[in-house]
Amino acid sequence: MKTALITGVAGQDGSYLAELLLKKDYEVYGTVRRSSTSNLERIKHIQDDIKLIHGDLLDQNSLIEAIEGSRPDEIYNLAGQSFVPATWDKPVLTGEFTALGATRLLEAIRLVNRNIRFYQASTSEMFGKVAEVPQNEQTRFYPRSPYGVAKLYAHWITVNYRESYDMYCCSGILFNHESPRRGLEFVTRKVSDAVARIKLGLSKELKMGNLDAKRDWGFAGDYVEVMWLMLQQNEPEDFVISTGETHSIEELVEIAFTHAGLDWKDYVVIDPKFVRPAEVDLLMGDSSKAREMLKWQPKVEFEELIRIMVDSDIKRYDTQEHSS
Ligand code: NAP
Ligand code: G4F
Repeated sequence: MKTALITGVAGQDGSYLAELLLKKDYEVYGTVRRSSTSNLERIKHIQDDIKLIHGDLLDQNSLIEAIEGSRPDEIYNLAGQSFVPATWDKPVLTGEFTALGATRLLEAIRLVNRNIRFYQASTSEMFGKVAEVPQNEQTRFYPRSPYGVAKLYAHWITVNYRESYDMYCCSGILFNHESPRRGLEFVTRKVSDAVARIKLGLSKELKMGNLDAKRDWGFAGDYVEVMWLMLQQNEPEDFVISTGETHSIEELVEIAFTHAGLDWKDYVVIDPKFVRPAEVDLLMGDSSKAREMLKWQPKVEFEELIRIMVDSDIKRYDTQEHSS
């Protein structure tokens, strides 16, 4: 039986990855930060099957202790502040937990057991102002937010530990991936939640930012599979993970409202508050390397994903209404 340690296990990806590893008979440990209130909603259905331990990317000792306590074969570093706009408000803190947090974890591995395999949650945000379309593993990076800049540090320190210490370290450059478990502030979930509220008469409008930006959106459940695959190879390598399709925020909005029988133009208003200081205009990934070497491909396509998210939010509000 293999053992895995997932940082950020209570996040969207952490919850899907923990489910996947349990199905593969792993012993699963997950780190959570200390908090006076519980934030375990996404993993409550598997909470008895995984072992939660304290671990904060800001605290070196907690990471060493988490590794010593769990003795993992694999570590998946998913923890961090993942909402891009918030990182302009806290650029220094972003560097602390995203850039230095990954470094602290790599140092902890180097000190405790260099044979542990390591996955770093890198991001298409590192491509930022894109040098080419589509983006692949060779595309030049040009991050456009403190989030992207900090993730780029974490990406290169992962490469550096692989090359300096011969450690099995991989960086997955994942494009946007969504699900009904996505945080409410991210655009897909913000839209699916608003559509549900409007449909059920709980809200009358949806305030949005830049509708022209384009993203390559996949399903989170498909993307955690590839994290695992990356750690099962003979040699550690970095991979771009994407669907290869790009869609605008306007298309997303239109699909979501239409699915609920609504016309988005009757409800969506632009609020400059949601426009970013520097935008990533277009993301579209080329994941040929992963498709060839890892035999991976996404299963859920974009329109289906949005419909699943809208249906899930409508069901959630319906259930709440009937239980109150
Ligand atoms: P998420 O839902 O925001 O989950 C992040 C988790 O990290 C949360 O459980 C959070 O816990 C935890 N965390 C935050 N700061 C921490 C700290 N200092 N120490 C320990 N834990 C901390 O994000 P996600 O969508 O699952 O994404 C997982 C990772 O992949 C993130 O690093 C993200 O940046 C990266 N990524 C995501 C995407 C995507 O499209 N989803 C694409 C590329 C890369 P709290 O509840 O305590 O805040
Ligand atoms: O859903 P978003 O907030 O995701 P973003 O910024 O692309 O970042 C996500 O994907 C990255 C991978 O590429 C991850 F690394 C990161 O952790 C995160 O998961 O915004 C998507 C787009 C942006 O262009 C934004 O300007 O939607 C546009 N948008 C327009 N109106 C909006 C809104 N985004 C949000 N969150 N809210 C709006 O009202």
